[in-house]
Amino acid sequence: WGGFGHITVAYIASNFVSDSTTSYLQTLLRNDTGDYLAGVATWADSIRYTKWGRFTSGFHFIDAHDNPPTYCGVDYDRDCKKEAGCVVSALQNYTSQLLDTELPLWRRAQAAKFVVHFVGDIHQPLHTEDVARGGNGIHVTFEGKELNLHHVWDTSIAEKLVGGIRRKPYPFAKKWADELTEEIKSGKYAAESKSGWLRGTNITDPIATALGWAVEGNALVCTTVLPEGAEAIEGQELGTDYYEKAAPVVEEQVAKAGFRLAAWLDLIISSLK
Ligand code: DCM
Ligand code: DCM
Ligand code: DCM
Ligand code: ZN
Ligand code: ZN
Repeated sequence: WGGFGHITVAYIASNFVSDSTTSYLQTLLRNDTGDYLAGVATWADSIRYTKWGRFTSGFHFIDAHDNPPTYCGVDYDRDCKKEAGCVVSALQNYTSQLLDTELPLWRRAQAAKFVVHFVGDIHQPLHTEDVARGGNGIHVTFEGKELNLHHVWDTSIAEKLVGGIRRKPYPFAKKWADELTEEIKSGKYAAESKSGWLRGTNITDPIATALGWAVEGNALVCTTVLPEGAEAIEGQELGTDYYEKAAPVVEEQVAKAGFRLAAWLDLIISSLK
């Protein structure tokens, strides 16, 4: 996701974490405001092109070598690069660093920031797809602007949905997060979030947990991102029909990511003592 998506995911998570998780992470991140997660949500993107942060640039996605829209699927052994890693292995690694109380606090703070970011990214469908480098090589127009499909899913759809996010990302993200929090608690996501969103979440198996999230997002590449394949949209305007199917998917993936991030952080922090 772009910054706005990540900040929204973080605000949703802060609405669901337990009080003890909140105070633990506020101390670790040295921020005792309500923005303690939102304020670190985009940090991983800010370091990925720096010299020291280069090794993390492959941690934001997993390039599933499937064949949308004919078949979708993520296979950890096939798709997670052995040297560079992927978002699934990164989530396992930084989860275990956050759990490791022998590590210096600055390392664990850094690990927390990576976890907050990567639980967001793994829910962006094109972050679990190899085709054209996650859609970066698919050229489209959206509201007349020349963009690549990855950017449309990272940023443009949410921006159209919410509006105004460029000027004031934090307050707009907070407002969207609070709306999605209500939908999760008692609105359109109430039933499914309670029955299904945390199925398969297992702190003793971060790879399986993250892979489950990846498989679910990747399936949306076949149904919603590339329902007729890449050739059908290359060079084309993504019109109203496309947007009206995509926007609810973006919204639900952001909501799920925030809800699952809260559960994941609770599992980590509650197992420390
Ligand atoms: N931090 C970090 N790397 C940076 C900047 C900050 O690991 N380049 C950590 C240090 C703190 C937390 O992030 O644990 C917040 O730092 P600050 O408020 O100093 O930015
Ligand atoms: N990306 C991806 N899959 C890839 C390559 C990149 O999901 N195989 C993502 C990472 C960024 C965006 O696409 O969100 C742009 O990446 P870059 O700046 O590395 O081209
Ligand atoms: N590749 C990709 N996206 C990346 C990096 C590489 O699609 N971000 C492609 C280039 C290779 C293939 O994946 O054709 C295998 O890459 P690797 O050798 O890194 O596993
Ligand atoms: Zn992206
Ligand atoms: Zn990212």
